[in-house]
Amino acid sequence: MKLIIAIVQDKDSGRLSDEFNKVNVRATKLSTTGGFLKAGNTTFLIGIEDERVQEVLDLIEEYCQAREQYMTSPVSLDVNMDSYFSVPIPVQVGGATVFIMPVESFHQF
Ligand code: 2BA
Repeated sequence: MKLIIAIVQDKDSGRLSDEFNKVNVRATKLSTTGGFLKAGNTTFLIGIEDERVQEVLDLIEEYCQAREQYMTSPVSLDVNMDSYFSVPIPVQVGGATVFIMPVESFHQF
C-alpha cells in the first residue's frame, strides 16, 4: 500500500474529488496554504493499493491544470525606501505536486 499526498489548486479539487468517488478511490481533503504564494490550496491524502497508484496519478494529471497566478511584490521608488508601489509578478502554479510514500501498516478501527 502507498500513501499519496497530492497538493492541488482549489479550483481543481472538486472535480478531482468527484472522480475519485466515481472509481472508489478513498481520499481525505485538507485545506492547506502554499508557503510561497500564501494562498489556499487543497491537499489530498489517498491510501491506495500499489497496483492502483498509476490510476490515481493519471486522474490527478487529467483533472489538475497549471495556471498563472499573480503575486504582488513591493518595489521601492527611492533609495530611502520611503515609498512603495506593488508590481504583480506572474507565477506558474501546478497542475499538482505529488508525493508517494510506502505505508508500513494500515488499520481501521
Ligand atoms: P506555493 O508554495 O504557494 O507555491 C506556488 C508556486 O510558486 C509554485 O507552484 C511555484 O511555481 C512557485 N514557487 C514556490 N516557491 C518558489 C520559490 N522559492 N521561488 C520561486 N517560485 C516559487 P508549484 O511548484 O506548482 O507548487 C504549488 C504548491 O504545491 C505550493 O504552493 C506548495 O503548497 C506545494 N508544494 C510545491 N512543492 C512543494 C514541496 N517540495 N514540498 C511541499 N509542498 C510543495
